[in-house]
Amino acid sequence: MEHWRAIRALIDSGQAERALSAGDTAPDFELEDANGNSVSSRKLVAEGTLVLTFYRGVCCPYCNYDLQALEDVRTLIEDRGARLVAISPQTLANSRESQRDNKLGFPILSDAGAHVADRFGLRFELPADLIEVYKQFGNDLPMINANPQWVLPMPARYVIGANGVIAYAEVNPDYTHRPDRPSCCRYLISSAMIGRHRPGRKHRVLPLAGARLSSLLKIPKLRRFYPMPIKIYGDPGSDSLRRVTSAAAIMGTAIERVNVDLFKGESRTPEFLALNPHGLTPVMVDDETVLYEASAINIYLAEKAGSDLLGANDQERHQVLQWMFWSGEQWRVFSVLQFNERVGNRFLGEAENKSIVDLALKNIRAAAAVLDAHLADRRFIVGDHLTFAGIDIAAPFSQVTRNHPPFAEFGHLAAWQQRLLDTVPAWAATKQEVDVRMDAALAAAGIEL
Ligand SMILES: N[C@@H](CCC(=O)N[C@@H](CS)C(=O)NCC(=O)O)C(=O)O
Repeated sequence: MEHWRAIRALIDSGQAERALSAGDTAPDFELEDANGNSVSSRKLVAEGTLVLTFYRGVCCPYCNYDLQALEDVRTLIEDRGARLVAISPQTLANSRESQRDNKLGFPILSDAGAHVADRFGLRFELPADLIEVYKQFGNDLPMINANPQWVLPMPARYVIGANGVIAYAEVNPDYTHRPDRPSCCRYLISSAMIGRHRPGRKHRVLPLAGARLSSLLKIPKLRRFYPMPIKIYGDPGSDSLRRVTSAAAIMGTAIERVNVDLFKGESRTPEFLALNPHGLTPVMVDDETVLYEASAINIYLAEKAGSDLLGANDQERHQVLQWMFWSGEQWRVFSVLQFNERVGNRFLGEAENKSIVDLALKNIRAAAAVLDAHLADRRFIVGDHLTFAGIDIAAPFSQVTRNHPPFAEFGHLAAWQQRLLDTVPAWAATKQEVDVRMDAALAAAGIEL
């Protein structure tokens, strides 16, 4: 996705680190407020501490959220004799709209061409592919800003002392992440306003600690303009990942896949273990929410999408949950055991343990018999449509060509699985993905099953 690539490029460029920071003298400026009145920074600074926030513009929901967060602390700021002012490259009319829509009691100054932002080291040009994306979404910056240049400031917040020296600076090359309200407020009160900032600290670039944007991003229009990709970590050979990727495809949920090569031990790195201490995939990261366990991820995604994969009504939902839990405890666990013995061990150069395989097969057959009876007169596990009950129960079919479980002994179960492959394209596509990945891994390791 172009805008994520662009954010990455901006972070990697190191521009944020080069922007003006604590200890630097803030440049003077003279800009117009939303009503066309001229505002001079010298005058503002002479009146006391100045809190300056650089703002991308009316079309950026993250920035609007940020402005609202600042509005919440404005009285606190003003009570301490400081002034809060926003600067944006947008036109006066758009600033009036921002002020009205966000109910702001502080001014937005128009910085046409982002020249003041440039003097703070914040201005950057949008890359050509991102411009195309903006155009497709009708986000015409030259029109919004009445300036032919496709330039924006990195969102930034400065606290400038009465001597014109910057006391506090934070620059966010990733515009989708903002400081949360308490930390902003805390700093403004405890450090800058009463002069307890740490002089040795030259510059602050906030780590990617996110603001809570989930409520904002529930607005479909904004999601369309600023989609936040939900990251799903996993290896394409994994049937647990398959449960999530097929569910996401069925629900039409956009996800960003992050490959974790299980054959290279990539789920055991400190970074990955920080996401899931069990070192297992899949893992989902959606803004501040981190989840492991495919079923939990799927429930999260379904609730977000309002999908009936979780059941079309309360009664169905309870049935779906029953079968999901059953699947974890009575069904999949034994297939995993058998797969690990029969296939997983081969990668480790170990032989299968016959008594473990026998135990697994005994339990697989017992559970399969229950399923077979359940499916004798049903097309679906629950209700008259596919649900997570079906997806969870279907997962062990992912490895059948490798671990050869005795599913064919159970006619209704086998027919149900075939129906799923024939009627749910996402299920068929993900089967292919698992097969290609697993067969390639086996071939690369020289394993014949
Ligand atoms: N109960 C977990 C199972 C997760 C799981 O076993 N994942 C496997 C891949 S299918 C894994 O990541 N294995 C890595 C390893 O064992 O190192 C879920 O449903 O998400």
